[in-house]
Amino acid sequence: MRSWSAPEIVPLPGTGGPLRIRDTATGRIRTTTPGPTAGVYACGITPYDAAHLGHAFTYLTFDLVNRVWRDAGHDVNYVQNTTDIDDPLLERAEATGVDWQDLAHREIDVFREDMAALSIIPPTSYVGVVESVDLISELAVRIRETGAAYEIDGDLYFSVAKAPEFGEIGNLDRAEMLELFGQRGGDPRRSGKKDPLDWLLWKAERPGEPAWDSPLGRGRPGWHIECSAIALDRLGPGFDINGGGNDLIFPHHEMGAAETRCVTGGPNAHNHLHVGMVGLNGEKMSKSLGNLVFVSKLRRQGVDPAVIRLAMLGHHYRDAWEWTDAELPAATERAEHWRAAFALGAGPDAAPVLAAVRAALAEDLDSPTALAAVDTWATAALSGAGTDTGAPALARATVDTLLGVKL
Ligand code: 5CA
Ligand code: ZN
Repeated sequence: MRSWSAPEIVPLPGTGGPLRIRDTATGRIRTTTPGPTAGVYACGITPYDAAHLGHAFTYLTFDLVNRVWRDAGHDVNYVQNTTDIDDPLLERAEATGVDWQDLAHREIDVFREDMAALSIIPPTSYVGVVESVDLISELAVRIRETGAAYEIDGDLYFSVAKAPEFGEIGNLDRAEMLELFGQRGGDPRRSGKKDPLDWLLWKAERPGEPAWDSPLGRGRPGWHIECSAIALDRLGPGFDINGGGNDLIFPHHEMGAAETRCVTGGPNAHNHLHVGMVGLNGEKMSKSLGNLVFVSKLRRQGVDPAVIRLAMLGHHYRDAWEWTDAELPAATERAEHWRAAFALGAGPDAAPVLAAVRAALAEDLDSPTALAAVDTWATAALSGAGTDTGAPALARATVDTLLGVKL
């Protein structure tokens, strides 16, 4: 489906170093080793409600990945899905008396506007599940052909017993897996399953629910296989980074990886990146809890999207953090400080700032350290230090291109 408009990227002198990120599976910070084109998949929204700051924080993180790789000279094949058919979407449509497709289209449109306003580089492929039903059912068929799947009343399940590497990403024990599976869309108690952890690949048509024809009969895809099928189709096996928020480590990414391994014999991705949860009032910001700060609402209130972005960049992507009323005033102050420094006729040499921002982002996307480097330069510039007339423009370009903050 249509992506969104791309921010202008200002060229910078030189090139950045290789991106290192913490890989969830190994727990280690590892150097990514993409070829000329780096491949990355980020799990997209389920469009039954507007995007909140937690979603935005996750896509900001993947945007930094994209920018660091580009700065290091790679092209980036960035794939993101949107879960435009799933139980929560159908439930919200039913509860509010709207057509599920209208609801999805409306919220995806708002999401696109939010992402463009936040200067998030659009995915190379932005892919809906509805448009991908054939390729998803094809993957389910391939899994069934390996003998790793079985049927219960027309529903197709993946048999966890056929996945010897299961657990490789989340490294959880069985009790933890069972609990999270039950909490996050799984059906551990469904009778007839060989193992409570077996998961749905294809759901046979239910009365009153949308369904598509497939070699597995009429029905619709399970959740995890939508992402493994779309990623395998657009990125192939063994791409560079797979990820999303850390609420997806288990079961979503564990089960998706098992599906890919079942048909390819190898890992779906070399690295697994997971973003900390943004909270509000002591709880994870979540659509089901309703404790949300919407990006679109802040925009309607006239908040500069560059300030929203700057507020989020003040937090390391792996940390859990709380959105509070102090965030926007602090980010506004920082934006004004930087703007004033960029408007000067001269300042201290900005090449060290470019180097510091590059180094901080390349080392596990350390945006707080990157911001501190710009702060230090701006304070010195505003105190009258430095006579380099090219420095303000270079500092502004650094902030624009690497941090995506347009001031
Ligand atoms: N459609 C699925 C993924 S295939 C889904 O999880 N959709 S979502 O709308 O619930 O979330 C979209 C993305 O935002 C996911 O990567 C999710 O992990 C992330 N996310 C959700 N809530 C938060 C939060 N509070 N903080 C940070 N990231 C979040
Ligand atoms: Zn996903």
